[in-house]
Amino acid sequence: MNKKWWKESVVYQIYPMSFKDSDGDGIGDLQGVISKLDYLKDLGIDVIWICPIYQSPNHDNGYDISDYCAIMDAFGTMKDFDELLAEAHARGIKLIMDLVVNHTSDEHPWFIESRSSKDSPKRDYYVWRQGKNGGPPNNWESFFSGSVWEYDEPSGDYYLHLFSKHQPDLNWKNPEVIEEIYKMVRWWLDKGIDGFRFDAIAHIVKAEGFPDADDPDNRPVVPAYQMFSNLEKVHDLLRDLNRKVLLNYDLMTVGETSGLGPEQALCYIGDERHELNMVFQFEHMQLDAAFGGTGKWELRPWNLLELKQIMSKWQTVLHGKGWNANYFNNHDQPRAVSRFGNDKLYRKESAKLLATFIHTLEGTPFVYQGEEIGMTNVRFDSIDDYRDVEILNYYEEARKERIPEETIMKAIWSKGRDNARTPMQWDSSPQAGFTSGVPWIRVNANYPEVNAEEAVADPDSVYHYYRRLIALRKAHEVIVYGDYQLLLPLHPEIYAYTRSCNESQLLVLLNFFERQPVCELPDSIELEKAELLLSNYEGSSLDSGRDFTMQPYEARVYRLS
Ligand code: TEU
Repeated sequence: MNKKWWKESVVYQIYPMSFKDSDGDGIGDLQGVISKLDYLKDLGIDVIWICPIYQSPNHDNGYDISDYCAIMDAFGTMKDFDELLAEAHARGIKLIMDLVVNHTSDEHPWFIESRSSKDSPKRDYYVWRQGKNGGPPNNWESFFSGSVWEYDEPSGDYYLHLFSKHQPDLNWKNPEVIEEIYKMVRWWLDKGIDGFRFDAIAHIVKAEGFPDADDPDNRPVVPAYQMFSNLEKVHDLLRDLNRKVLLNYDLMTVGETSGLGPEQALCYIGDERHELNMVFQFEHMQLDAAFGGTGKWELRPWNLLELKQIMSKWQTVLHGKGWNANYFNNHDQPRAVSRFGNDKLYRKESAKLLATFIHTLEGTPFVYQGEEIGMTNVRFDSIDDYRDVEILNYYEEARKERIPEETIMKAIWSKGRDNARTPMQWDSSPQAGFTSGVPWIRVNANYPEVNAEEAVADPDSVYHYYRRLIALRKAHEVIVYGDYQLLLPLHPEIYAYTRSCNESQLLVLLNFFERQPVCELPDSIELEKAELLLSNYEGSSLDSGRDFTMQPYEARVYRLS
């Protein structure tokens, strides 16, 4: 058992624009975060991952950086940042930051200079190509709809942007670019931060020669993930970054890598690879997408057997070889309680159920702001209330394709990223206590019932359940390091597994639905001798036989030995 602090930690993700506004401009800020550190300390978390806080024109809420070594004006100053880091450390909380190096903002001085002329010494900092047959260089589709190529009138060339046109991709083939990035990474690490979440790191290398993606239908743009995801050279670059920079520090590193399974993930996180500690995988985030990874907006119902299959595969393939980063929520995903739970009749129960799952798997659990109080999706009637560039681009493209308004809005309500980006609901005062001004995006209308003040005051709340789960992790090593074994693999409603290490064994029983199925445990499990450590229903402890009925969204954690 290879023990590490980052395996034993619970991470809390902050989306600073929506966390807490201290100065009334309607945008969250660093002083706002500082004012809530005690709340986070009480929750019991060990690490904060803060989404980008760098200088940015904010086309993609900070993921378009115009100065890597300055703080976004709306968030505060570098002095505020130093204070945040010191205050977090003083409470024993570590801080990791987003490292966004697949692209910069189109307002970054490097890009301004690169764009200024074909002979600019920084021309090669980005990816410039000539068009083909009067159109862009190839048919690759951007993550945010349309082509990945933007025509630049003055030079007559196109530049590459996998995300929005305001996010030109850096050219990782240029050693000068790499040196600049290393310098910046060292600068932040020397300030004393505790690691990074590597944004879109799977995409920094693109297919040699930028070939068209196969498309029998000859459409102008097609999904082309295989052309710029998880290519072999990414690993060379990460190993080099480790050798020259990261290995000198004691860090938590987690990569954002969509489009891979656990075997391929081991290339990033295998103990002997010296690349990253963990990666965020996306397979379970595609359970409700009709065509898997190639389009999030076409919906389908998810099913539990598939979830079991995916998560069990990640649990077993990585065991002893790598480490999982477990999550259901982040700033790019709809709220899990609305997506995989039931935010109408069983909001609290299902939020607790999902939490039990994420916190009792092998791997480091990630909690996204608001998840700990059971925040839900929103439904704004008008597209004008949405802010996310991905949503707005999708809406525009879909309208052009004459998809009915109703279908588009339904997709946005289910899958849009703004579901996760509405302001944190602190109390029942106007604007949920997030700001004294007008928030940059509307507050979810359910804040009078769903808010942190109410949750902290109610011992039966989702918040207190998270506290208990986090405390349980600290008390039982088996939750961190235990071997995962799936039980009842074909049960369509109950997800059950054990975790074992040394002499200890835990049993986790999760009823993922509203119905009340009978749970029939295998003979090897002796519930009579078991101790119920945690449950989201009172009275669960009364069951002792081999068969019993589970309540809607019931979760139980037992200690078997
Ligand atoms: O997301 C990256 C991202 O969305 C893709 O890498 C992902 O593989 C794909 O969407 C899977 O469906 C990150 C940030 O988390 C996001 O907020 C930013 O908008 C994006 O990068 C650009 O920086």
